[in-house]
Amino acid sequence: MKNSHQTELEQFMLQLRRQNPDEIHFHQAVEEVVESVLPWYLQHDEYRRARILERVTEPDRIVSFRITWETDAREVVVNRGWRVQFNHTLGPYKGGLRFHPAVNQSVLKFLAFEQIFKNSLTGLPMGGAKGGADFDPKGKSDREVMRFCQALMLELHRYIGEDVDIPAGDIGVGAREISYLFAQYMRMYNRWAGVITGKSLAYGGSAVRTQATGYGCVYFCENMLNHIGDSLSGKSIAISGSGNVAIYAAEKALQMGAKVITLSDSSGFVLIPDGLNEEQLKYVQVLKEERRGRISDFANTHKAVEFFESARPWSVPCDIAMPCATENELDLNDAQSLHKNGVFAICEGANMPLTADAARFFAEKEILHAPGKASNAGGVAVSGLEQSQNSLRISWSREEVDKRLQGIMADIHQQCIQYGAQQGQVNYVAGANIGGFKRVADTMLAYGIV
Ligand code: NDP
Ligand code: 2IT
Repeated sequence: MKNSHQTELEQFMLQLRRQNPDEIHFHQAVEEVVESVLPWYLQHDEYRRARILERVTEPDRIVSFRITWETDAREVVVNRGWRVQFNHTLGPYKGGLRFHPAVNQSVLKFLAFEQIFKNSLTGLPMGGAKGGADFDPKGKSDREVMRFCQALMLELHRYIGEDVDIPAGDIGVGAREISYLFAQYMRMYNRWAGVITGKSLAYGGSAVRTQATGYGCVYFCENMLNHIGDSLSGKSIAISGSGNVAIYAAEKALQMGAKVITLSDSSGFVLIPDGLNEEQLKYVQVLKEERRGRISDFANTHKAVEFFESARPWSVPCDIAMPCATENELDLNDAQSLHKNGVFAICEGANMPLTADAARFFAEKEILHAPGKASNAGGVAVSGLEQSQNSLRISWSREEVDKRLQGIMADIHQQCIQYGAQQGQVNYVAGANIGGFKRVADTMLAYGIV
């Protein structure tokens, strides 16, 4: 027989699916949060009477706009851009911009929804938002990317501001794109404003922002292992992706004495049986960040590295899996294979990289599982610190920012323990969801009916 929580969850999800048809990513993200918070939510009638769950799952607003730009060959191209301003209870809207052909409203709604609770966990004053466009930067020249970013900002500028909504990077949006976007905003307003984070150090960026998501993920993982009397030293880690998050997760993992045995991109993965070394990491960094090349090139140029086309790294035996590429990149088959091969911890660098059944499988097997909204919060946390530095017109040293990042990750870990401790174990998914949700819900109650 179903218990009352399951019935409530099913009824809530039925209504949400009806109101948001076809938005499968959004459904998945909401279901995970609601499943975690319901037992606690139902004990607090004041939340239910204020319809907190109904309110927090409905975005404040979504804007979508046309972006028209010209290729180097003078062809006219039309893309679609969005900004989902989901919830600004805790502070100005904050969240990245993603450029990828698979971007659509469902993807951006799931990302903006997750961002509300992630930002809450950091303890900094930031609401949740996300945006982007169905633009594919692959194969585009710098000038094409520049014209696209300028055209996008011609629309986006109406909705952002340093005390309103502060975008940053995500998939396909790195230092190059942030510079083009920022310069266009400055040109339009004739004033410098900390309206975007992830800026370069030369014009108001923060030390460690580039590294923050990857470093933060590894710091979180170390906290999780320390809590069971273990550490990262000597552990083998399978990392997916080879973008911003993956590269700096790999760098920090190496520094902490772990062995990174895989990296990947959308065309396949590389196996490094002896573990990535510093020289190889530098090669991959230049390959991906400067040459914008493919991960297969790393195997082609290094004898000890093997490339597996169109495959994901989850069949490789490892102690820890760190998915750092994209959503739903690790499914039930992958989870079973990781389990069979002895994995004991999953630490998410990406947002929602596990399918719902993979996450459920790990929970049943009591495998440590840090959800992205906790373990990848280091990026947005340092974005928050970038905003503080911009407001104060000062720059903190690398050491200062790194120390604050470590402190924030340790604090998020503590919140997961506080809200996720269950029969001697820590359910990090439940802990992160309840901890992140509570601060938002309590503040919404304090605000009254808005
Ligand atoms: P990048 O664009 O720097 O790198 C993305 C990496 O993931 C690339 O290796 C890319 O391969 C791979 N990838 C992207 N889409 C797919 C796909 N559909 N299938 C397989 N591989 C794919 O992005 P980031 O490193 O910044 O972001 C990675 C993840 O981390 C995302 O989930 C993002 O939302 C999340 N995140 C990012 C933060 C940040 O500060 N940047 C903060 C918190 C979370 P290819 O080059 O072949 O496309
Ligand atoms: O998913 C994320 O947390 C990000 N892409 C970073 C957002 C930010 O505002 O730094």
